[in-house]
Amino acid sequence: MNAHVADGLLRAGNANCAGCGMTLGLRWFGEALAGTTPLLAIPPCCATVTSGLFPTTAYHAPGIATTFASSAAVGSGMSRVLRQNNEDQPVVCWTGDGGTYDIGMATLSAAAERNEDVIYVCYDNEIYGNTGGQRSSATPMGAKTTTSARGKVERKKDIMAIMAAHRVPYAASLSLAHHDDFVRKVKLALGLGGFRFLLMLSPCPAGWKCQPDESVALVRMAVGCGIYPVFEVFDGVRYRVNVRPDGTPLEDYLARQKRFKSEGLDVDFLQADVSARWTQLRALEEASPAEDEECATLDDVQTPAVAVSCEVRS
Ligand SMILES: Cc1ncc(C[n+]2csc(CCOP(=O)(O)OP(=O)(O)O)c2C)c(N)n1
Ligand code: SF4
Ligand SMILES: [Mg+2]
Repeated sequence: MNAHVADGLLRAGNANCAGCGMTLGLRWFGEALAGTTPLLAIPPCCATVTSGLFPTTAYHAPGIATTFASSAAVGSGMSRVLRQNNEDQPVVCWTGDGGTYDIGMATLSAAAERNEDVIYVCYDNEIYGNTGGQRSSATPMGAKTTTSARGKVERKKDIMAIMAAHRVPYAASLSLAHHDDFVRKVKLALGLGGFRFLLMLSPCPAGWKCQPDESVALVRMAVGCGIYPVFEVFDGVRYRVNVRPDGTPLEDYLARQKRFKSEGLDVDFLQADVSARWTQLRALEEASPAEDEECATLDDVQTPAVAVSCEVRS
């Protein structure tokens, strides 16, 4: 198959649940990539199931189904072969949080460190959705999953900080409630070389126990209350916040999802964590070099002094 994705990266007839954030994400992603012929590397996750049964596929682009841990390594190989043949087709790793935060972390880190010419997208539904909704290290504290029946005890891993620490050319979080910002960032990533990391909070009605028609509203609330910061990081040092919290109460976001009706939910603790993250983000943004300034080394940027709560839950 060698079709452009002008008609969308994802075609009708896919196997996603109603209201799946990934469906909308693939549509917007395809919109931003229109005119290109991307090659996909997809590990085991809902996005593999999406394609349907061989020999048919719902993707309007060719791709490789990789093993769980290896999508970034496979994407690296695809990209290197293409570049050796002077082909500039974008290579896109389209992965879940399990394949990113957890099981794919080693190959992700290695590909980022080598600055492979790959666009890596993590659609983060905050669980292992495809296998029944187990907790991942992306699951927020307090959320019930099939393996954290009383609510997850640990904090969500900060993947954006991890990717920024790799000093990749571009890392950004995408919001399914902010179309223009989403498309702008994907286009920007497309125009850059090297390793580009995109994170997308992806509502999963099946696992979040929410209504399928509330997915976009939930992302808007997640952005509004600050639990999902929408920002971009250039070269690991220049931070730019794209959408600021609008005062939406965190409780309102949590109340719309039955996964947060748990004994383990401590809203005050969660709120403190969200506030601390924002203090840190604002400081990083303030300490960022100006746009026209070279950001050569991390040492050039003073680590901001930030008062962050380090409370440990027993
Ligand atoms: C090494 C390995 N361990 C476990 C599995 C089983 N498995 C397939 S998909 C999946 C969950 C994927 O979760 P995530 O990456 O978050 O994607 P989602 O299903 O949520 O879309 C698991 C555990 C596997 N295929 N390979
Ligand atoms: S289980 Fe969740 S992530 Fe998977 S297709 Fe359904 S809604 Fe989407
Ligand atoms: Mg997942």
